[in-house]
Amino acid sequence: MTRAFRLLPSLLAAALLGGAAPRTSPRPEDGYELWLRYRRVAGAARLREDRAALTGLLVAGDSPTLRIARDELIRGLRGLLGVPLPAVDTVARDGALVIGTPAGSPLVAALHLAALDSAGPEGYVLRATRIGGRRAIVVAANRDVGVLYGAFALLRLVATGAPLEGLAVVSAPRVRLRMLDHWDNLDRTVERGYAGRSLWAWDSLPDHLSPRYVDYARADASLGINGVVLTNVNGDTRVLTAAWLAKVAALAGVFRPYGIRVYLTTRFSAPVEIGGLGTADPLDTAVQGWWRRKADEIYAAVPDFGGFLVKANSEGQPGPRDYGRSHAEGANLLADALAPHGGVVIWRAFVYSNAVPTDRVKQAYDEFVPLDGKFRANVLLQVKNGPLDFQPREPFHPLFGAMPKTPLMLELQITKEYLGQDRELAYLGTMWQEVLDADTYARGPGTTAARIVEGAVFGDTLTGMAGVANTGTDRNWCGSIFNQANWYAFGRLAWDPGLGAEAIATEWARLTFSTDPAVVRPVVAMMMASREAVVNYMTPLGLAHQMARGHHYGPAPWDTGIRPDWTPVYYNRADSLGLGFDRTPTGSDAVSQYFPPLRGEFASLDSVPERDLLWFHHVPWRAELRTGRTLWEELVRHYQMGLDTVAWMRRTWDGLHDRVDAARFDSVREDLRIQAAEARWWRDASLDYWQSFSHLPLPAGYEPARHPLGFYEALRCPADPRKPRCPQIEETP
Ligand code: BDP
Repeated sequence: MTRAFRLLPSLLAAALLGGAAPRTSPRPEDGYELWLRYRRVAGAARLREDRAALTGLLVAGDSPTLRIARDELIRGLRGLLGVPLPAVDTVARDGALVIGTPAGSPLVAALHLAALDSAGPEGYVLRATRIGGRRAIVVAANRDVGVLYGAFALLRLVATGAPLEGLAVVSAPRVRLRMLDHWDNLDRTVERGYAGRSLWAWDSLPDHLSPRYVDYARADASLGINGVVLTNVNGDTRVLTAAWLAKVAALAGVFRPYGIRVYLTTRFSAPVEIGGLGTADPLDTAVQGWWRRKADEIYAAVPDFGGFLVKANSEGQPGPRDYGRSHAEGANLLADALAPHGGVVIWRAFVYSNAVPTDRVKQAYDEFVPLDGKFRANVLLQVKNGPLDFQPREPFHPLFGAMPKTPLMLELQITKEYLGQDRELAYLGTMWQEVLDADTYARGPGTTAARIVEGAVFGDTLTGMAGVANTGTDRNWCGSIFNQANWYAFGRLAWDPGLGAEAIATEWARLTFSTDPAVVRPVVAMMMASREAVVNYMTPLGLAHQMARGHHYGPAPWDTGIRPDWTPVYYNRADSLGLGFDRTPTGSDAVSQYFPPLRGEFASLDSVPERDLLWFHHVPWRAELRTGRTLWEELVRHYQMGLDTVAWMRRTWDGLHDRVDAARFDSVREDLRIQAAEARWWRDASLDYWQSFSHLPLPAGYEPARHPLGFYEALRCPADPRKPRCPQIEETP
């Protein structure tokens, strides 16, 4: 063994940890490479001089997945360290990087890695060890896909500057289905998509396979995402016809070696729409037969098809209730058709009535809790993080903990429909950590939503987390560089819900910009403050759904709209007395859906968390809060804090001028400029409107609104509902 290889781990560690980043402005980047940029790490030159340091890559076994892992390591280490990594057959004198599974390779089997027992089917082991007395770094797993995940993990360690000395990692996903839900339509528009068109070029499928499919799959696999719903929850049954299934099969073929299964959405009425039947009643035998045959047809085209995601009897979608059947009967119909093939049904709990019979946030609980225990074993119920609809802040959904016999899958929204979409910077890791850490008290203290989702509380073996994707054909995939962080954070949290928002932000910043602490620290600080800033300038103190109708961009707290529970006034309940929705027992009593002691805590003004105050209470304008300030003063203060944080984010970003490449620097800078103008818009429009009820002056020291209420009410933004912009606001200095 050469001295060089012996020194590899410490050299790597020293090189990666030490050394200041260059101060010259880096070369321009367009964001296409996401967090897989593989730019040279600081100090890599020293390693490069010593070719013996990494002499070869030994791939033990062969499969499409292992070849992808091999290519990724070659590409990644060449970029990060500047060394070629030739294929070798044996661990040479200088050592080697060895990847494989015990089943595929006697070499890996002979290592008897006990840690593999806890790696499970998708986990991996990374180990600095010796093979025949020679140094080796091993990436081992029980299955090839684990090797691929391990290869990405190793690259992440090198790229973020983690020491490899004494490397001993074992990691397994804590959630089984880690999925992206694409709300993509067959005409390539994307519902709530703000990053261009759908990535799936249906017109040219199945004959032409865009190279972008591979880059998409790489990005997903680098995070451990193992399922992709290709189509919008507001479904289109054409996708279940033969011509479209051929296209789906082509995409599935690209994704398969990356460990990704495809799933589809369907309308419950498919047997009528494309099957020529007169009914879609789940108890009708002809309907049952149709679904069984459809499942057989799908599996003939896509043998590892994941299953169906279904939105039924919600927002105009058809469903079992149209036939007087329950959601369980509906879900079980599809579950029975998929079960022989190993498929699952993901049934959405985002269900509320068109008739507005009761507080909208109560309806899913009322609908589904009585059905606990009535679903087949291959059904998961997919529940949004909060009971309303992906707001900047909501309390956690009361279904978590309330259905012990049904696996609940957590649904998050990565595309920031209600949080500034492609334009405004809001890192969602903090929001998701908030819901994962929320204590439901379902089985006493410590019954967090994360433990329920992981299956640890009720012993579910089928578990899942889904994120509504923010990807599209924009060159940077997500509409902005910082929006990439939300895709990243979702994937990392789905692998391990306990990772922590700050750790993930730090990792992402290092991979995306630089390992230089002078970059990482301010970027992470901006990210960690960003979501609370949005909450503060849009919907502080527990307000929700104050966005303009339809496109949900910009403030419209005055909006009355077409149906009450789609409008801001329904949620804010502003009147001459005060503000907020009474969900205590004197109001809608939504608090009763939470376990004690939470229901009491939320119901009392003495104990409700300030952040959820107006979610649960109608509070008089002049009421003194626990902070000693009145509601009015506290409101003004929070809107202003939101604004001030955005101003601080702009200054912080400006300070990175010389440390981030010009292209990415300028695009973020421009977005922050608009965000600052829009934060002011939110503050002024909202305060004008509240003031028309409270008739109170702004407390001393606060700037008055720039315009009277009428100005904001008259604004018609945006012209293009898919990319909202509001020139009148943006141009305000
Ligand atoms: C809402 C969106 C709507 C979706 C719906 C859903 O505004 O476009 O169809 O959620 O999740 O947030 O089904």
